[in-house]
Amino acid sequence: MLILKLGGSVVTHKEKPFTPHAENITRLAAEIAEADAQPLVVVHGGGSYGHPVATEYRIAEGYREPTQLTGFSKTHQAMVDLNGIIVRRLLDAGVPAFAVSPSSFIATEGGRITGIDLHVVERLIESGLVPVLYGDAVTDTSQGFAILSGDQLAVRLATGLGADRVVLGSDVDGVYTNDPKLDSDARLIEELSLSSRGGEAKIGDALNTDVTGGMQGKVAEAAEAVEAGIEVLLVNATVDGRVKAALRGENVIGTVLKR
Ligand code: IP8
Repeated sequence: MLILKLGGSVVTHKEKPFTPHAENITRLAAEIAEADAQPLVVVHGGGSYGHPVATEYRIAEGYREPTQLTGFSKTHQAMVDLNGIIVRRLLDAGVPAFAVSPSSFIATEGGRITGIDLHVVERLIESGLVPVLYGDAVTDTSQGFAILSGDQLAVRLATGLGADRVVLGSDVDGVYTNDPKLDSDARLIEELSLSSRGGEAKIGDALNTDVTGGMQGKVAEAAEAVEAGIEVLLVNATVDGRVKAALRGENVIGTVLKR
């Protein structure tokens, strides 16, 4: 079983609020169809849909005042809208995609998923469908509500469903020796041992308004899956063919995370 996370910087134009990256979404839908890797679960990030709204209403900080309630709903609704676009493109490409709303069955405690009942997701997978979930605004037992990142969700789905591999697609090739957006001499690390993290790798924060943590957060989240023996591969999903190759288990430019 494979879990594919498509970052918000891949599926949206991050600098333009509420703008899907139609070209990337269409291409990736075709790559997913051509890879024909089943069972598969797709998770996508928020990009210029979820994040600007979550930031405006300070949703990640939890409930503070009543005006945040509409913001909580608007954040979720923005993600529903983006999910609708992605699911429709997948269906157009012939992938039996099925939208699953994380906030309707997942709550967090202090921003972390505690219990999660994957029964329905498992049933969908067994039926041959490709569940498509997303980072979402969720209820939280200690702070009222929280933002659940697509990365945390993808990793939790991987451990809970017993996945073989997680492919995390972003707009960079993988983990670099320095932030490639700031340093043109930065070198890609093809294999990153999590135990030596902080040594060679200086993982830059993503240069954007994400409320959930950029590349640093991605690697930290992935550690749970790596510890569970699941292969985690970071690839650049904005480059033609990389996601398809990663889904097929072929050699591809990227970073493999190791224990
Ligand atoms: O973009 C968070 O998911 P991410 C989505 O994967 C929202 O961090 C609702 C901001």
